[in-house]
Amino acid sequence: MAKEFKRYLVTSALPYANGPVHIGHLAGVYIPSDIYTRYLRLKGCDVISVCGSDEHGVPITIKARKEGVTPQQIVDRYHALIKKSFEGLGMSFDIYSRTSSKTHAETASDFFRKLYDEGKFIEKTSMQYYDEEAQTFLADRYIVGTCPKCGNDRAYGDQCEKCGSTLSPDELIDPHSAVSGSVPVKRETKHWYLPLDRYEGFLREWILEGHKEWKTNVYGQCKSWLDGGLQPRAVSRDLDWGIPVPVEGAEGKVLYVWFDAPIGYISATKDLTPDWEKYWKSEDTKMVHFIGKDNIVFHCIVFPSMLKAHGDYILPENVPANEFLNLEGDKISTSRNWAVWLHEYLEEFPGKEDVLRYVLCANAPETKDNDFTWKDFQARNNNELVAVLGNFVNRALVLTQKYYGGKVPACGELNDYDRQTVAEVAAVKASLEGNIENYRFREALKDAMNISRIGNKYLADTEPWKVVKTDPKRVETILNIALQITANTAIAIEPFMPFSAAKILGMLAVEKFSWERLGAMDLIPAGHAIGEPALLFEKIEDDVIQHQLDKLAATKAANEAAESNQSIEPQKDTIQFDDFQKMDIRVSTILEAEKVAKTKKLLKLTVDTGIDKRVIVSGIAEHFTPEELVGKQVLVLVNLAPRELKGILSNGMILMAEDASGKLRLLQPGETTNNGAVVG
Ligand code: B3M
Ligand code: ZN
Repeated sequence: MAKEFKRYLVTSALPYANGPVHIGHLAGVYIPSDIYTRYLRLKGCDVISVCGSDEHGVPITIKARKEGVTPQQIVDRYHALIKKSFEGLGMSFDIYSRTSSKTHAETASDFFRKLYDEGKFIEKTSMQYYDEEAQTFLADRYIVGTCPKCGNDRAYGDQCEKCGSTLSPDELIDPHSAVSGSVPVKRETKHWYLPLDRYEGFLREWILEGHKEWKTNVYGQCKSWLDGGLQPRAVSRDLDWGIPVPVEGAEGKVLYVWFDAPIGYISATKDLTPDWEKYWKSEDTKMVHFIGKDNIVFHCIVFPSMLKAHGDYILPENVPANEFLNLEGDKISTSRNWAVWLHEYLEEFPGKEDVLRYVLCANAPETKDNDFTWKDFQARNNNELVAVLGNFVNRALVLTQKYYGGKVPACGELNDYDRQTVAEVAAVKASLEGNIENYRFREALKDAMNISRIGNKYLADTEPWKVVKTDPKRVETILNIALQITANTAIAIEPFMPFSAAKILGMLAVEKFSWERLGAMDLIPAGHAIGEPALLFEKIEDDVIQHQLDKLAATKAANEAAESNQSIEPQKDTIQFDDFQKMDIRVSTILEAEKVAKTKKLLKLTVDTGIDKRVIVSGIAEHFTPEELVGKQVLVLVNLAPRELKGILSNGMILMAEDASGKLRLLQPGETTNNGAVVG
């Protein structure tokens, strides 16, 4: 039997205030959270939804350094931008707070201090990189050097952004400080650690036994973390930006951002209501964390261990994390500006907030990563919102205006088809509620849209515009039912598309209905005067989409240019002219091309070098198909010693250009040239 709760506490991951919010954040975290919260509010539940900006952490200090401003200026800029853009999309948090607030500093310090005083931390000293010139310890991200994996000379101490390798500062070649440029030294430093290993038993019991109902992706990740064995995790850092560690002898040390940020949910609740404790300290509260999959360990392992160690707080009942959303087949990336930024969307698509909410819910990465494409955005708008929802609502209202001057006609005797339609509408509610309450928002959205699908079919089947000539009384019943279905649509879509729900209620000239009225067919009384119909959605034309695609193409080109500039292969050792003279390079034509069996990279090419026809094996199968090579003129190094590759004797080498992104390009003469022409 599912536990009954008196109230709900909904938290949404606190976005880092070092950049804007993009569609990946929305699809992963904020739209699901808002649907769930709006639904609970419509049902009259006691629910609060808290969020806010996560304003500490190294990325913020790096951005501040890059721009020559203070971290506070960075977080002030992005906190305001994020808060405004969330409001613009109808995110209905009860509070959007921030972790640079005074309440948060006190709450996080008190939290740390309680665990410290009760001996819940272990203290350890370790050797950390220190910049003697800048007189500061260096977080991994503050150490730069050459990536041992790909040679990128701007790799960071924690990651190489070019090849994606996870690194440690000790692996970097020629490590130096990003602050002063000097070579860092190792210096001893003390930090406090939360011994997660001591909470393994509690976590196994609480999650693996107690929450088998959690989403598979979440449960599975928790299990692998627990099976992998938990290690003590540092809860402090040598940084000057963050919440100072509230103990003596901790000068220059702050709380680790992932220790302080989740406590931000508590401080936000404190700022929201004096009754905050009933949400955080009562077992009658259902707490649900909405996050992306990269935050699962912090919300299912680390924060619950902190809460357990503290002892005063409840634990989350569910953490329905979503997977990632990609953009046009590529990973969304803030650093590469590969994103659809919320604030830009709101500027470029005014009045289309619900279109984005709809598409990101319909395509949400609920169980696996998914892809956002502008073509799909256009198709869903035109074929679903305009053609189904918008079309149905418009026809019901326009026909009522046309036949009855906008007055709702009385409903007469129902026939079988009417009764069947009414029953179908009523049946939506159970499925819609079940899907929302189990965090299946894509399915829930289909349920909500199904009501207008039923309505559209009802009008198409009953054809009031024809029947009105022969049986006007019948049409009164048809349109009364159509208007009741319209009102039901407004209830059902509110959690997903609040702007459109409000527009429908406005056109019906009625107040918001409560959720339990969903499925009723007496929502609007006969004689009620409806308002003026207006289109809920408008078609999105190809040129609008093309403009977005062009923007992304320009971004991609800029990234490629930046990457190629960023790590041009350094020049090789000087050679003499005679050295070059030894190479014999000829213009040649590829006559045949085929894949070499059981290899991913090799192609067997038959090439006319002008001197002869020969076989050359080339490792370009991942860059070119055999078909696109046949007939192409290329440059061939013909006097390279033959060598055997996978049993094939290869006699020469096709010359290629490889750019910084690893993309290969053929080197071809500018115009058709005789085979055998000498390159010199
Ligand atoms: N600031 C967001 C992220 O990892 C992170 C969430 C904190 S929730 C307490 O993208
Ligand atoms: Zn690398």
